[in-house]
Amino acid sequence: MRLIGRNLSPYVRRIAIWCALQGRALERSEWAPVDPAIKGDLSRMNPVLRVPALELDDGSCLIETFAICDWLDETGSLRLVPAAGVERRDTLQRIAVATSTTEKVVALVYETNRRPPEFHFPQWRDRLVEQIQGGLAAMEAKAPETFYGGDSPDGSDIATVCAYQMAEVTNPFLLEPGYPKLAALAGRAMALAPFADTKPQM
Ligand SMILES: N[C@@H](CCC(=O)N[C@@H](CS)C(=O)NCC(=O)O)C(=O)O
Repeated sequence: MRLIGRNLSPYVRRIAIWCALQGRALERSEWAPVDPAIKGDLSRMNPVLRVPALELDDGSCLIETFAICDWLDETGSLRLVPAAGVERRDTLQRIAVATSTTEKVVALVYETNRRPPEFHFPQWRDRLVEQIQGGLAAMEAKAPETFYGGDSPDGSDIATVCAYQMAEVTNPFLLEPGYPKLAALAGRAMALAPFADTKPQM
């Protein structure tokens, strides 16, 4: 299996951690999706030119984080989202809050770090910051003492830590309100190789 994309992408990182926690061997192609040199290859894997893409051993290619994680859980030896019931619903809802927050962090990166200054749109930036801080506050309010998954992380721990650390690495001011329970969760996660080995770098 080959994972396309860099750990700077919180979506790619989620897949890398998911695979590591399941004990799967993974090849990596750390492509930046906007790199013109890989455009042809990436477009064959994802027509929308986004990462992550997961190339399977039979040559088929999966896209969209939720769909990739669903396949990993269906075919893996360890489920990171419960198969049914209220536990599944609650785990998916935690992933939904983390993913919504992540989308806004990524949008803020494009707005402030990528868009030329003359095209900056301050009202949009302010809305993104408000949305991100809403998401971080909601995650902080429900952050677990150990992991949501108990002694070891589940899919919602992965999504939560990836969202928090994406904000930390790209726009640290986002954490200024203080999210001590999320910081502690990230600290516990970073003691584990699947998280430490995929630390995002700018
Ligand atoms: N909904 C997608 C989002 C993936 C995504 O936005 N990836 C970003 C990198 S963090 C990307 O490829 N951006 C390039 C672009 O949109 O042009 C998923 O969950 O996999």
